[in-house]
Amino acid sequence: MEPVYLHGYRYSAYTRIVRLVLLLKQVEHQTIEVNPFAELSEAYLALHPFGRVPVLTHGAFKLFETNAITRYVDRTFTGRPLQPQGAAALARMDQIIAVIDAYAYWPMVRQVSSHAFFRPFLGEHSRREEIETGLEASRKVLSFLDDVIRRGELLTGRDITLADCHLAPMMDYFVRAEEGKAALSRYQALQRWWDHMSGMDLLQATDPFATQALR
Ligand SMILES: N[C@@H](CCC(=O)N[C@@H](CS)C(=O)NCC(=O)O)C(=O)O
Repeated sequence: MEPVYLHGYRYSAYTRIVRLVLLLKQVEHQTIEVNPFAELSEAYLALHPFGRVPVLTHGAFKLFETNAITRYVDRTFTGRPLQPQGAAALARMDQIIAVIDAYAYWPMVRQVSSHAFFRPFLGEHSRREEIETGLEASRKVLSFLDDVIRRGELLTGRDITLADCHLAPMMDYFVRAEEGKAALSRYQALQRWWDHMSGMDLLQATDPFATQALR
C-alpha cells in the first residue's frame, strides 16, 4: 500500500475527524504535526494554499478539505463503509455535515469552547461575550441534531457514519466548557448519543488532552 500521511494539528477538531475515519477504516498512517495558527512553511502552503489543517497524502495523491478526505478514505480503503445506503440517508448525512461546517464549528468550538476552555487552558485571554453569542447560535444546531436522532434517521449509535465522525470532535470541544455541557443536557437524544460516543475507545484514543492519545 502507498504510504498515508495525515498533516494536522493535535488540537484541531477537523484533524481529529480524519483520524477517526482512518482508525475506523484501519488505515495505517503517520501523522505530521502542523500548527495552522503558527507561521506555515512554503512546503505546507504548497499542500494547502489556504493554510488550514488537515491535509492527507496517499502516495503521490494530495488532498485538503476534510469532507473530500473522509469520503476519499471511505471509498479507497476496505473495511466497514462509513456512508449509509440509500439516497435519503446519504442526503441526511451530507446535511448534518454541512450544518456542522456552516453553523456549528464556529459557535460551538471557536466561540464557546475556545473562550471557556481552550484559551484558559493555554493561559490566553478570553471574552465572555464570545461564549454568550456562541451559546445562542449553538441552540439551533443542537435542536436540529436532536430532532434527527429522535426521528431515528442517523446518529443512532448503531452504524457509525461520517456524520458521527464529523460531530464527535466538535461536541467533545463543546462539552469541555461547562456552559456547553449544560446546553447539551437540555437535548436528551443528543446527550444520549454523546454519552455513547464519548465512551468509545476510538474517541479516547484520539483525545488530544489525554496522555495516551495517538500522535
Ligand atoms: N474547510 C476546512 C476547515 C479546516 C479548519 O478550519 N481547520 C482549522 C483547525 S480545526 C484550521 O486550520 N484553522 C486555522 C485558521 O483558522 O487559521 C476543512 O474542512 O478541512
